[in-house]
Amino acid sequence: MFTSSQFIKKREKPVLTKEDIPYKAGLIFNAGVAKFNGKYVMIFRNDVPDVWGERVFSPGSTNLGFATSDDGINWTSAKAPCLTLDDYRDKFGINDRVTKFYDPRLTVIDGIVYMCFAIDTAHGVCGGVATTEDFEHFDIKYVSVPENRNMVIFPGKIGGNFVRLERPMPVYSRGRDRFDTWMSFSPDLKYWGNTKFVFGVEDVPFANDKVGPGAPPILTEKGWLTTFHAVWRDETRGKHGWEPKWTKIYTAGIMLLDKDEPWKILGMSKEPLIAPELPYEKDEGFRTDVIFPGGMLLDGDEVKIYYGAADTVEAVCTADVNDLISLCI
Ligand code: BMA
Repeated sequence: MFTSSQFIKKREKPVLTKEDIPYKAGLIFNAGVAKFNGKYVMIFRNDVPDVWGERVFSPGSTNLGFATSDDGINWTSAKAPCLTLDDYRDKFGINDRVTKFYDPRLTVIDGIVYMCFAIDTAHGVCGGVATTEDFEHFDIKYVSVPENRNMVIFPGKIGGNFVRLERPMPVYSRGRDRFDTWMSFSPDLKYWGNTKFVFGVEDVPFANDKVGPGAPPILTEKGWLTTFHAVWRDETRGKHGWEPKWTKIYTAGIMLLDKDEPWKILGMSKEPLIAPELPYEKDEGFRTDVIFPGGMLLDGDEVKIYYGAADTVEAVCTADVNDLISLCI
């Protein structure tokens, strides 16, 4: 139904799967990626199965794993998860009522790694920010009110403030899933405000359900270049993947934001940048037809975009930065 931009080069295989993980692992996906101290670093989501069966998967618990790479393609996993819920449950500031944490996104500013994450709690879904300098100790700085998630922090402050894109989930006032992308600012990661609307589902021709931030942006000569996820819901879709019913198609879009006033969109491609096409994106896995970008790095003119595929494996594709800008303006 959707196809990727001609400028996107995909790889035959994902870059990280459960086979690469030396501990109990299930679905390896939705990773945050950054460059840190001369290496590529990744924190990935690991949904550990509590029931394995013939194409049946019931995600039991989730932990976050750490991997490193010299080239951004060949990754080595650490020997144990870097963050488990049991170690951090009481650190989120809402007693112990966190049931899951997931979908990390990494941003490095001045030698500190900022990790946005989502938590499911007995009181709703929240977004949060933690910092780390060694990928072993994480300091939880902030947890939002529900319902909000998919936060990403820009890799540079603007006017002395941290900047984040986010996707609140306003069901009550809108009556159904129809989630848009917003932006907030903070002097200290704790107090977020000056919130601005950035774009809505109706602004994206290939979305009819929700649009949210993808990977943290990269700064180019023309402005902040950034991915977003776009969801197309098709109720006529039946069983897809191992889930009994999965009606959504996730693609990645691309847009360019103003360097100084990043809530202003300078341009956005009207077609998907990355769409599910390969077997590991379309046919194989827990869910199918899911592209969920969480990492974007610039190496010279080459952009690497990391994305969870089918909620099952982590993949990467590449493109020339100038081609991506040309898609937006
Ligand atoms: C979103 C999140 C992601 C997931 C995606 C597709 O709502 O839960 O973690 O990758 O759905 O299933």
